[in-house]
Amino acid sequence: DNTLIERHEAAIDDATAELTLDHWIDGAHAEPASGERFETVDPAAAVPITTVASGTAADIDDAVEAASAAADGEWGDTTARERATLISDWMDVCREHVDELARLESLDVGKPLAFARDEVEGALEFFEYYASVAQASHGEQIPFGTENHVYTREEPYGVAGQILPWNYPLSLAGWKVGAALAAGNTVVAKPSEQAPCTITRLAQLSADILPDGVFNVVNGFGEDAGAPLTEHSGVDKLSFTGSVPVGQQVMKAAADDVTPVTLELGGKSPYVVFPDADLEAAAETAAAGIYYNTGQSCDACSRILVHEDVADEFTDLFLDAADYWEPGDPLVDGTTMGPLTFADQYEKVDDYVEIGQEEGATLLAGGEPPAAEALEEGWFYEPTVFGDVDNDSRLAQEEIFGPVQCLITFESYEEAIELANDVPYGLASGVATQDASLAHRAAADIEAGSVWINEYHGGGVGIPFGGYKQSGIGRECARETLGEYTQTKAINVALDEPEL
Ligand code: TXE
Repeated sequence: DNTLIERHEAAIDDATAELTLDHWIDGAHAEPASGERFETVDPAAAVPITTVASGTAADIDDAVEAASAAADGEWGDTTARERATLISDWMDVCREHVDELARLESLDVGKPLAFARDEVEGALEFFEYYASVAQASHGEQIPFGTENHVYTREEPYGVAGQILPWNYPLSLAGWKVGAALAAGNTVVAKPSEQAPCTITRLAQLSADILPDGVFNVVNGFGEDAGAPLTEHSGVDKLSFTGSVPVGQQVMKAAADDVTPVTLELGGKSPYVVFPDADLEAAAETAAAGIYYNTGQSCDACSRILVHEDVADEFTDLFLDAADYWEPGDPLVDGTTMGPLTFADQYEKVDDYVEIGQEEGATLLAGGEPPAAEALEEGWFYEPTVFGDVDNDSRLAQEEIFGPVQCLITFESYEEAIELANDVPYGLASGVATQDASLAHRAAADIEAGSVWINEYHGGGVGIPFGGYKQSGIGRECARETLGEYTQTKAINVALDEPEL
């Protein structure tokens, strides 16, 4: 049965008929200096989509030069109002391309088309959000006696270098590029080599709207294109979302010029189910919390901590809820779970399933690719559930980034909090209870940047998002994010005695 392959090949032909994935530098297509290109692959069908410019330090130099010139030029003198008008015009154009962007995102990373569409629309909302909030963001006047006039200016850094991952490509462009531009910076973005399509298109759609050099995209691999961006002395601010080891390298490279960094580095987020919770609702919420995007979410709830009195009942309900998340063709309506985004991710997930079994956890569901013949070419994986997981095991401590849930039991409130916090990460968390007091107490005690009560994936426009501990530095998605892209200058004017 090769219907899926045929469907995807037809969709790829259609989507790539007029698609050229070069770099986008100084308001124009730019060929890679190396002349090299790489293939981006559709993970559902395991067929190439198209070739992409493979960037190196020479391309990064060109892009940073263009971005610096734009920051020093008219863009540097724009008001937040003027930038908001340009961003809004750009988003109007993008809105005419939502179908195209959603389809490209789905083909490139394997998201079910309907989810890809929601995410594309969400990304555009982030641009508009930052553009509007930036208009209400400014310095302040500080009362400092009658002899001085003291005020602050919030000034953009200049050139922001942004390295993006592949799990939410366009969404994260909304979070990062939107904030940097609205605050008055120019941007050089390096998309993931696994997800170049939509961000490059986003840049192409800015042609004739944004001044040249304001938003640049250099495609390519981490070592070849990402590292030179982090090391470039012309970059004034860095932002990265990805793995902890690469985040650490980004931070080290940034240290050379003392460049400020925003880092978002994933997690091992707990979902704490107290015995009084609405267990059915909690099971559905926790299933969506891990299986949405095939578990490839930095804030996925990948550890369920459930009170021992309700553990059996909850486990049954969770296994039922997991059934809703069924691997299928992302291009077919109603599909809830696409493939993993690339072969290494598939191998990583499959390895952890083996590790979990070796460690003595009980495999309750999944643990293998789906049987359906139509799915055999792609990197699909069944929603997987492990019971009897020890919080000290690798299964519970390490980010798997796939559709693998761990069930861990606790006996007391204190133990629940201790387990919740006993990981190196601290990005997100969930709490299921009907007891408001307990919920707020847990919200205070859990070490994580987000606590979602009786829901999961509770982020959105205006809600700060970011990590405690090794999950990162800085907050995205909110008003304060603009502060990550500006620096404060304090001005103190000595007032003369009037001579009149
Ligand atoms: O990440 P990388 P990968 C986690 C997740 C996943 C694992 C590996 O657990 O399984 O990381 O994924 C660029 N200098 N997350 O290999 O390598 C790279 O090109 C500069 C969590 O994709 O960190 C890409 O653009 N840049 C996560 C970006 O970094 C470099 C999202 C991320 O890739 C570089 C993604 C270098 N030396 C993965 N090396 C989250 N927080 O949501 C690579 N890159």
